[in-house]
Amino acid sequence: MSSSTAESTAFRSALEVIRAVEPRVADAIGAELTDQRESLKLIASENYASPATLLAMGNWFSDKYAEGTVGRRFYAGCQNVDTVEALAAEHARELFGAAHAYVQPHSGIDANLVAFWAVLADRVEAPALRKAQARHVNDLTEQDWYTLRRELGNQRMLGMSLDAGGHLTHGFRPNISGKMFDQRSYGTDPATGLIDYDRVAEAAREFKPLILVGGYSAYPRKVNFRILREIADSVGATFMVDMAHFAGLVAGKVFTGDFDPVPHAHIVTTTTHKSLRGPRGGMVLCGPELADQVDRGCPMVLGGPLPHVMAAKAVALAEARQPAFADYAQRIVDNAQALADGLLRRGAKLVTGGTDNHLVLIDVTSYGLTGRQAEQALLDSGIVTNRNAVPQDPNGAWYTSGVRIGTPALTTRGLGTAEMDATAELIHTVLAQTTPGTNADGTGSKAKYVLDPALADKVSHQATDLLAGFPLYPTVSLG
Ligand code: DSN
Repeated sequence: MSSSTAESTAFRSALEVIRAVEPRVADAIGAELTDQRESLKLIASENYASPATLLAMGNWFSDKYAEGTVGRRFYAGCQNVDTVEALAAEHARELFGAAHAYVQPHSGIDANLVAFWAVLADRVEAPALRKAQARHVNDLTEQDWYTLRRELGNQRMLGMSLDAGGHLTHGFRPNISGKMFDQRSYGTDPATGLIDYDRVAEAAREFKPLILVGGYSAYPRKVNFRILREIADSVGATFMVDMAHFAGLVAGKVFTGDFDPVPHAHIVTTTTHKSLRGPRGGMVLCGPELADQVDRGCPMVLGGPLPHVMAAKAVALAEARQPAFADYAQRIVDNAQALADGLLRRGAKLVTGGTDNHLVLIDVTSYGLTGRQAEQALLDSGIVTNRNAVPQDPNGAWYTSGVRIGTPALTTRGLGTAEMDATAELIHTVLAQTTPGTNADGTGSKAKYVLDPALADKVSHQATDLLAGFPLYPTVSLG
């Protein structure tokens, strides 16, 4: 059976089995494929995992409890889980050149929590923390938590500010990291939008953080991790990098030397589903000195590992070790730069004036719009993006002034630089033709907008036409 026939058969059979129990779920799964096939997906943090990766998740590994680590489990019968967890960790170590890989985190937030607790346990002398590690986290009393917080001593974290492109989990209030740590941020230079390493060094000298965090979810440039490590060392901080967004560019050796975080950071976290193109999940990489603490992630902050997802991580990481992945990673960046150039040529304003990674941040105030208005107008036109704050954002984190777009997904689909220019034309057309709406009382709205539905429909069709030459999952036909 050819691979394409095998893939179609596998997904069709799976849907048939599901349909026999709950047809609405089978229908929704089929509809999701149709929707993904028809939309111009520019969400910088999304991708399309391979059929092998997707199929590795749909099986009886899902039924297994496997708390503990390879060869040292709290449940019997984990020999096959051991096989896939060890394989995923081995591929991760080889791919990224890391001494240790912990592949159990269920998400990026989980991976960061594992890393934070590992650093706290490694760096802070706290008997209550030892007690917490010896027991299940749910067994801790209020008094235990109080003692723990007091002993941990309001440890400090310095990370990139949210409006400059940092992530919620880098010490911001809506996330537990903002409650665990006394956090301060470094921003970007208001004139260039770039990280000013002298200012980061100054902030580190003043604040003396326990952890300096590098990494971002909306910064369109390379980060010099060698310099950040030097800053961390100068104040005795542990240097942690969250490479969730650009792990695929590290894996594909587009980011090397000073721009590869792995040789420079004490600990690196990532998701596996963004530019790395694996299943939804997280991962932690570190040297031997933090490995024992990292491996305590479950049960310290994680529920039991998801063996079916670890199996899929092993498959996706094996794919990322193939030479074709390096080519893919380079094309992600080529496409992002073509998209940025296309937008700039048409008069759009971009944060930092361009990109050297997988994402582009459009400052939509130059179109007279908020991020929310722009995001919705683009969605009406078949272009899926997400609104995002820009540095010193006048519209705050809800309405925002930016739209973040990224190329990992469309690059997987096979679109190239010519199609990126066509995409830039569609985005510019929609944004240039959208105007802010008004509230019922006549005041200006940050959410409402006016866009001729005929234009939205026309752009939507143009987007579908653009995608027609690049079928998504071409080996999969649901019949
Ligand atoms: N939600 C991811 C993103 O879109 O960047 C990060 O958590």
